[in-house]
Amino acid sequence: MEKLVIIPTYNEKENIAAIINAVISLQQDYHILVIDDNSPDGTAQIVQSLLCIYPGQLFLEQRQGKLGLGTAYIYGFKWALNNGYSYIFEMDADFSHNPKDLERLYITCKKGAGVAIGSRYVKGGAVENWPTNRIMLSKGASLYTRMITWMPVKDPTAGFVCYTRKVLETLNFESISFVGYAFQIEMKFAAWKLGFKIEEVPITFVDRQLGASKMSKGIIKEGILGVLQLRWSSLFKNYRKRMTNLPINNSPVFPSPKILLERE
Ligand SMILES: Nc1nc2c(ncn2[C@@H]2O[C@H](COP(=O)(O)OP(=O)(O)OP(=O)(O)O)[C@@H](O)[C@H]2O)c(=O)[nH]1
Ligand SMILES: [Mg+2]
Repeated sequence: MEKLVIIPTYNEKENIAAIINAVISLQQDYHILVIDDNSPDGTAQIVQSLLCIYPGQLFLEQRQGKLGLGTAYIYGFKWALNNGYSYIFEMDADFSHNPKDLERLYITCKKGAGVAIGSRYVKGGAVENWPTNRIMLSKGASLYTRMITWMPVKDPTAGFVCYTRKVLETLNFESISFVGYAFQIEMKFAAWKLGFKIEEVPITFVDRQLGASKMSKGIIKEGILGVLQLRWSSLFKNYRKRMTNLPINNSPVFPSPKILLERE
């Protein structure tokens, strides 16, 4: 139980079988969990038909309706922890993320990163076939996030990520509040604030060829306001405590005389 790729889906009938086959044909022992939100196009039925071809390697969880990307991943993270996986990946179904890049994310975490991000905006990274307005929106969002949060991540909205088990065990999922791009930012921000090492691996992101985007104005709005909210809540002392399941000792190991005085 080493590596699990979580693929959330909503109306991905054109992509889902191909992406599953692409991951499995890597022959690098990746398990796959598809989380489908009752896609009206029958995505789940396609996955169901593949379950008996890849027993013990492909899994499907179905939810009642479109509950959002963020909650799908949280559901998947809990599933991954319960089933004993050590490296847990986020990947889109639409081939924007190349399954061949999974291994570089894995190796980066193996070498000590808590979080490895498939990044478009580090040296060597690229975006292919995106219209200028999408590139501007994505780059603008990254710049905006970095200016407000000071988080040293060049591609904070990236959705191609490997998390180590330790990071997911430490994070308190109940405190993760966002659903769209803001969810991706919030996860990285919380991991960074909790002191985990985050590394970016250059990838080429390719716009989807098949199926429709689920991007919406609401998701953009959540991103803009969400980043401000993240920064604001992190100013308070209890932020780290809220974001973790583990006890956090905020005081230094040897309290300074000033702190001792304040405690008296
Ligand atoms: N389970 C679930 N999956 C979702 C939901 N919204 C999006 N997805 C999936 O999340 C992944 C990313 O969604 P996309 O529509 O590709 O969003 P995007 O990559 O930001 O937008 P594009 O670049 O336009 O493709 C895809 O695999 C979607 O099918 C949702 O509400 N629930
Ligand atoms: Mg996409």
